[in-house]
Amino acid sequence: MLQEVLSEYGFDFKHLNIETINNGLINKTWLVHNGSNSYILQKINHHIFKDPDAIAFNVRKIDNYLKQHHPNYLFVAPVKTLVQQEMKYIDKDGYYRLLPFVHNSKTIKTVATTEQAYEAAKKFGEFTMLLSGFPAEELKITLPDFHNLSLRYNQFCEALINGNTERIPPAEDAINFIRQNKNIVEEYERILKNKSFKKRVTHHDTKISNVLFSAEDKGICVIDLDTVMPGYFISDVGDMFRTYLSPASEEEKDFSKIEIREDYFKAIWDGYMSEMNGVLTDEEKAHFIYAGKFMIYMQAMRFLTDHLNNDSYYGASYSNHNFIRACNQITLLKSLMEKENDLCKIIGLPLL
Ligand code: GN1
Ligand code: MG
Repeated sequence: MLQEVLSEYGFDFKHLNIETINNGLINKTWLVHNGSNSYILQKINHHIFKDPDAIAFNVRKIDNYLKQHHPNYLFVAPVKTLVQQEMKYIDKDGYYRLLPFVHNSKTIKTVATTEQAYEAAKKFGEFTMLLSGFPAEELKITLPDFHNLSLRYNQFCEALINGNTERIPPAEDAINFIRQNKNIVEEYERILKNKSFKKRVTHHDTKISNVLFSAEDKGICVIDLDTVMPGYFISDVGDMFRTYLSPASEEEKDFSKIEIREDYFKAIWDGYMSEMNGVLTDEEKAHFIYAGKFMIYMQAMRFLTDHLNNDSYYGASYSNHNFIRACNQITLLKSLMEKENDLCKIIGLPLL
């Protein structure tokens, strides 16, 4: 299959060196070396991204805008096929796209220093800031209701009724925790009605491996633009909290390793605000810490829902995998809530 795809770009398969990269739960990725040039090949999971053309449309629009308004910004647009297509569709298989590999760049799997957290937050902030003059509503919705917390809550309630009922009793504590913290959904519903919250060009997947770094750990640019859509800043800041604050990832089974590192929190604030301070409204800024609660709660709920639905979305590589992931995220959320007061003081915000 890869041979068929890569021939569309005029590559001679015999001369290619292909490595598989595993960096996400949804799409498949390869690193392709063709002599001195390297590329990233991605297969879009079209069961989830049902309209891959919407992704290509958004990337093209943003690319054009940035070329015109911020020509020095490094934006990684896809390489076109020999017949000038941005993606290659292989019948009964799916959509592939090829991106140039940015020279002298590296990706990081887990945040190891506060500088890395600062740089990543700055890069995601810069992306939204540079596009603050771009009409976000012109972008297509590549994943409908992706961060719609009310809908995620309803899906959770539905899984309790129509899911695997045998999985409910052992998950009772987690289920109760989600129910007891429904105020996080209610706050989200207030945000929807709040005119001070702006729909901005939002990345929606701000994990550290979506930033390219230089050898000196300076942020170069953001990548993986499938979920770039109009959204609220809490999605981007919240997912940084979720994935940078704890030294242990969502896959960690030993929950004693989960903690909220205050210096990393400060680094996210400093990095993001170095770009977004003049863009965000006061009301948005006041929700900075809420962003973390919003995203961690949503992810805990999505993993738990998937567990109740027999792992149909995320899959599972061991028994109870999504249940463990959900409990991991609940532990993280509890630690964040315990520290909320201290975190407010660090950035000089009143408790919401
Ligand atoms: C999925 O595939 P990946 O890892 O980039 C998911 C995110 C979750 C993440 C949790 C389209 O992202 O929302 O936060 O897993 N993306 C989609 O690891 O569902
Ligand atoms: Mg992604």
